[in-house]
Amino acid sequence: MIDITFKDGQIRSFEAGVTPEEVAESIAKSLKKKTVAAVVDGELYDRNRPIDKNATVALLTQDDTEALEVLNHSTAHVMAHAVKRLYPDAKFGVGPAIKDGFYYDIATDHTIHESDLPKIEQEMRRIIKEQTEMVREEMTKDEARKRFKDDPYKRELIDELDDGEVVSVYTQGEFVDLCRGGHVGNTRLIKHFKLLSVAGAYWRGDSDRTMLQRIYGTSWFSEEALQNHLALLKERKERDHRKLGKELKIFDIYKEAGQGLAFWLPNGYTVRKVLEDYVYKLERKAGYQHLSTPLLGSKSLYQISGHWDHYRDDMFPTMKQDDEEFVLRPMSCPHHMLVYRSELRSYRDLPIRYAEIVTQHRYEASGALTGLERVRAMTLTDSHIFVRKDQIKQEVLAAYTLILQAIHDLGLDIDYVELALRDESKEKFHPNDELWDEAETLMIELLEEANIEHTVALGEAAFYGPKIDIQVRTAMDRVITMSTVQLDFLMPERFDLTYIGNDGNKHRPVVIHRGLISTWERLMSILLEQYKGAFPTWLAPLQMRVIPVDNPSHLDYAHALNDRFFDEDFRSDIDQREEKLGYKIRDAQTQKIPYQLVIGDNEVKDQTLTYRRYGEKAQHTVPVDEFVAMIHHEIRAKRYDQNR
Ligand code: TSB
Ligand code: ZN
Repeated sequence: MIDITFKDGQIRSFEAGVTPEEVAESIAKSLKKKTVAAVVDGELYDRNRPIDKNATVALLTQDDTEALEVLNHSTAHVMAHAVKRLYPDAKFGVGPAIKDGFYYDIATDHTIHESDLPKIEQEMRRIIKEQTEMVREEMTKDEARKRFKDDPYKRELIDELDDGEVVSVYTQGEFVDLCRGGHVGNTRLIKHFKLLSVAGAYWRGDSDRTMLQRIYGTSWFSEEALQNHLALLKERKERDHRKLGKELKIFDIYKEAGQGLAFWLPNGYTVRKVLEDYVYKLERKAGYQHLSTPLLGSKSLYQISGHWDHYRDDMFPTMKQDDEEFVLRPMSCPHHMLVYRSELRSYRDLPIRYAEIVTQHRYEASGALTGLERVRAMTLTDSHIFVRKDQIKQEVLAAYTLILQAIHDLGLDIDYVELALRDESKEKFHPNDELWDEAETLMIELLEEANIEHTVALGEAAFYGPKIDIQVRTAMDRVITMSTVQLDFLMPERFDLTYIGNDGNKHRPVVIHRGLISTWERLMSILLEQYKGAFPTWLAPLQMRVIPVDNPSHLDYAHALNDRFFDEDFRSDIDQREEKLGYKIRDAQTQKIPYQLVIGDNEVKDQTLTYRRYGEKAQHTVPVDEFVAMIHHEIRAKRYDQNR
């Protein structure tokens, strides 16, 4: 007999070898049904794995988040089993549970298409019907090597285990898998699942190694939960900026031009131009001066700044010409340091806030490139603020406040604020401990003093100093950095920057690096997803479209309106195609134009217009001046309607 201690401290005796399933049944039949696995002395146990010693046991039921992982992991095994039956040459890489789902990496000569997924699902259903036990076995590394002699990927994983380690192997019917475990015990417990997509994935994420085929799927405890999740995925797909960006002619990426290099199409360029004007005005008002500096920098400039030592992996290789070597700049800080240094500065001149809309290039890994969200050529709303030490806190906070305002104006929400500090990895960060301590202490203090709630991320600092990163969550449920304020004691040192203090002596300024609303690329990806492509009027590429009911008789008036809008600085056009009215209205809606203006006899006679807002059914007929005033007001207020 063994003693089992429960979460509430109760102890009960069982036969040695009792399983979590049996423990649950001894408490209540209903609990047996709901039990998925158990945590036994801190270790995840399958539903049917015997417990043979005294232990503390917490049953995992369908309500626990860990249970969903177990279910998805087990579903991954069943999928691999089905794939093996359909494509007997298949070899397997890894197949873990992920958030709300699972995947398995597969090597087979058969190219798996999405159209194969129903067939694989069908085979999975067959395996589930067979009610196969998923049985755990433990063995030595040597035994495992033998068992997986024909599976090169599994063998590689086995080879990497510590020598003394016990290897666990799971068998269900004729299918065997190397696996740490945590399973539902029998295939019949898998009921509500769907295979979602196929993608390529390098073995071990290494682009020098074989490309495997990855099938993604999702598995749930009820049909309702599955359907809800599928609806969410559908909604996300519709919001995906890559899809919207193409449909709405915002941007495109062409393989022929190179990976991670985005082209801004006419509509995207217009939005970008509006944003640029907005940032320019916002920054001017906040005391920034604007610069424009070159795309290239000499290698030696980046040696001075420290980028060459600490940031080279993220840079494109150097270009040699005559006696000079250049790099495509990954950042503009060194350029701004030179501008600062070009004049004698006094303590009264500070702070000096240089802002630039900076185009820069970074060598991002090809696997990390995601539409506009992570690119290789990008244009950042950048600034470098030169301050005295006594001005650091107030200027960091002022930069932070300006960021909050911009994020608010754009109708976006912050997910959280993260303070990024350095860690022990030596080559990533400049080595001067004293400067690090001073900068990090200041950042921690000022966040506390200003009561800014934040998380801390060790090892995520810039090479030159700590950062405050402002994180947003995308519609695809990824958290990315939108804005950033960074404290840098290093570059002023390396560029020997000075100012004359009121004591008449030379002093060292400090630099604050600030990214206002990220790069145009990343910002556009976020805006597209946030608004589902239906931009608020102040940002919309086209704000209104004039649609004459009948071409010859209403066209003059349509043109007069369009000209008026042009003079008002609105972005407007006329749809004068020989198409049905209904078709033209639908087309304007597909393009998500905020206002559709229909012009017929009455409007011409009364000198009015009839408008309909995107996403609304109601039509309103108003005098032209009233409409113009309304649009001006809406643009000035940067009004947006989240429900659109
Ligand atoms: C703020 N030198 C500082 C600058 O002065 C700097 O470059 N900081 S950064 O490295 O953190 O980048 C600034 C911002 O650019 C990030 O916060 C992020 O929003 C955006 N960004 C970074 N890499 C990419 C990329 N590959 N694609 C799109 N945007 C990016
Ligand atoms: Zn910088």
